Amino acid sequence: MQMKRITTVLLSLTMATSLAACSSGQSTAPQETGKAGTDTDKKVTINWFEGSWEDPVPPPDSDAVKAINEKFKVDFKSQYIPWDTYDEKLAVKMASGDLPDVIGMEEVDSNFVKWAKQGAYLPLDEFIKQYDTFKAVPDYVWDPLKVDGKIYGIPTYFTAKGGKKPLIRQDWLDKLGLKMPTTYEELKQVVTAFSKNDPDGNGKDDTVGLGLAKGIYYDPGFGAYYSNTAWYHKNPSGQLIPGNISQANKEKIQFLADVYKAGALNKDWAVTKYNDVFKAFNAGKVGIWYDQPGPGGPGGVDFEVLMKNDPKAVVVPIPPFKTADGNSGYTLGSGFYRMYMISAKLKNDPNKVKRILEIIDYFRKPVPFDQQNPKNEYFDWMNGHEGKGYKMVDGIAQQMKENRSNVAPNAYILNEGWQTGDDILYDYAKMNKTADGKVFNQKLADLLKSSPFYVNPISRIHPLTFMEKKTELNQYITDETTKMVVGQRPISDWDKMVDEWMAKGGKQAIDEVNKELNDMKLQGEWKK
Ligand SMILES: [Ca+2]
Repeated sequence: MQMKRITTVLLSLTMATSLAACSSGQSTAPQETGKAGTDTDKKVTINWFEGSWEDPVPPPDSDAVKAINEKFKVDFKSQYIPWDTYDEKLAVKMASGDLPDVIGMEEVDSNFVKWAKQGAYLPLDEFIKQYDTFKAVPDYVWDPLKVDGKIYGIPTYFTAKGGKKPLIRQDWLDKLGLKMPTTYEELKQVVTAFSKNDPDGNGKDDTVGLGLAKGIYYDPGFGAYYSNTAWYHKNPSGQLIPGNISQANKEKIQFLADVYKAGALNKDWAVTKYNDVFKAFNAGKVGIWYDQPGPGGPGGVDFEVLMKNDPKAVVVPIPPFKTADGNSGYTLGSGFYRMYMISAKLKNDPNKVKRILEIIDYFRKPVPFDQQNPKNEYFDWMNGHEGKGYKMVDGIAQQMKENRSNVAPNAYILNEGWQTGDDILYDYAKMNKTADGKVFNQKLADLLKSSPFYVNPISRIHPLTFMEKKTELNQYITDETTKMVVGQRPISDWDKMVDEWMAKGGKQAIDEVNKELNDMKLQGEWKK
């Protein structure tokens, strides 16, 4: 739950800054909706229930609602609730039996599966093929939205190659005559030198080689092979296991214990918040840290601040490490954030279902970065018109946060982040406010575009027992491996720790996950 919130907040910050996602695939404005054979003259009422990160949350009555009503000939009756209190409110709503037509959720959880099994949602398989922006969603993104073989949600898809990736101070490598690390052994040398050999050249012992925060955050697993969350390795019985109990994680923890002992980590890392590591990185005092592809700015690696603190700084991404099995590449993310379900009560009202899906489809049309301006009517309408919902600053559209909830239709129905391919990665480079941020994002986009990616099989299924116990099970490994890094528990205890985890429900989780994967004929796979 903790992780969900952290991920969510980071994601929404980035997306809020980035405005709509965009691609260079389409250059014309999308067609008006309502021409796909539905009865468009009849006004329909749509009850819409969803969470929001907009502040204030979009009110039920506003200029934006009027614009939606006019464009789609609907009576859009919405109820938006801040996401951080949404789960409870949704549970009450679902229990009441008074289901809205459209139900939003942040992610697939055990409630989603339960409600789908109880028949609360309408299966959407037959409708999906009719919409371009749904057809573009890859199979591994649809999988988690399936229950008993049927699709129950429309995901807000974005490139699954995003998310935090490791980065390094290339200027520090150059100054100390070091090469880009490709293994933990090489990383150990780099991290130690970054801490001990004055890479910033100020004559003071004031740098940290590798950024690390409370909870072993971010996981310094440079590729799927070393990822804590990827189900990549197999046990002797041939079952897939989670990365955090694998021998690969043991190798990583040994590395962390070694560099901690050598004084190359912040000695207080186990109680340090990750936001403080961002500050230290931006202050030019950390050699290796993480950021996601994005437009940059406060809340992550901030090139404006970093370059002020150290004008010589050069930041580059770290390619995935070499591995014993020869498969090096990062793990794909889930590929979506938020989804829409439709009430099963609409099963005899296909016209209304189509109207709803047309609206969702309409909101997902990509606008290339160079067309995100008032000249593009679609973009201008979505964002509540220039000077009201957004303003142009140095050629980049900036949301006017205080107004959006009242004037911007896309403050109501999410289109942010949707993307058919990897082009968004290159648009981030164009969107960056600093030259150095542009160069970094360009390099990161090149790396991610050319790299193979591992599709994590755990993200395609719903192992209910594991979903309920996951937080507790992960926390146990985090706590014990934290002790190992700081020398409070010997690493020779590794197998014992894994046995303890198995006894706490880990074994049951492995059995459940593998059974479900076998039933669905899924396994881990690499995608180019
Ligand atoms: Ca120094």
